[in-house]
Amino acid sequence: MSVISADPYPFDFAGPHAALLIIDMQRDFLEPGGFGSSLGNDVSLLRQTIEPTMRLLAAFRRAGLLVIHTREGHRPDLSDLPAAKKRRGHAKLAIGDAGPMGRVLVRGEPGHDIIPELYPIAGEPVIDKPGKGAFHATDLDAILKNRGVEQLIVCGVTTEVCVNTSVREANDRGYDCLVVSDCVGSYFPEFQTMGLRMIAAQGGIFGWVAPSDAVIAALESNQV
Ligand code: C5J
Repeated sequence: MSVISADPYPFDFAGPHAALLIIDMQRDFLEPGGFGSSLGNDVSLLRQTIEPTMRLLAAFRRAGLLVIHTREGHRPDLSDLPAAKKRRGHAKLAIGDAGPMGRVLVRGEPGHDIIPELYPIAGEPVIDKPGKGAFHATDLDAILKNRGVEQLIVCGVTTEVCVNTSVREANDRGYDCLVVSDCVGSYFPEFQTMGLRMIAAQGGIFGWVAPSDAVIAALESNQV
């Protein structure tokens, strides 16, 4: 057991019972010319997370701990896309439409894939999720329970949407979540700040927040 200095209080890191959960680091959200940037978002705010997440991912792989990736997206026939989600926002470019990197948020399209810098390797489960939360309509909970995972170290985008939703779902299922502050990103600086504060508020109502250096130091302490 190793202790990570975290907000709102130290996190007891139970190495073999912890997994790294990387949420939706997909080309359409992070790459210039993708769906996110076509909506007018500044992807550089999200891209700041890539380098620290690469270092954290490498540390998890070196420690031999479970790494799980998620991707938000839908079946090509859109049969799993609720009409409300399709309609929402009245955007010029909607889910399933032809976008700059193929059909927007459709499985198998180039923009739906994970960015090359963080590409999964053999043995790392990839969860295809149709919603914002990583547990909704997926087998993530079964995979975690079968592997004896009790703690999730959470990275990814966006802080206030898929990261927060997934952490709240995980919290209700009994997992302890630590959100890595420099490995989660938002297109909106104020949502980044509040998205992190909401996790750790009220004595850690949804979990803990700590920077990647603190998590990596714990992984490399030989006490996990
Ligand atoms: C969004 C996500 N923002 N991965 N998806 O639509 O946060």
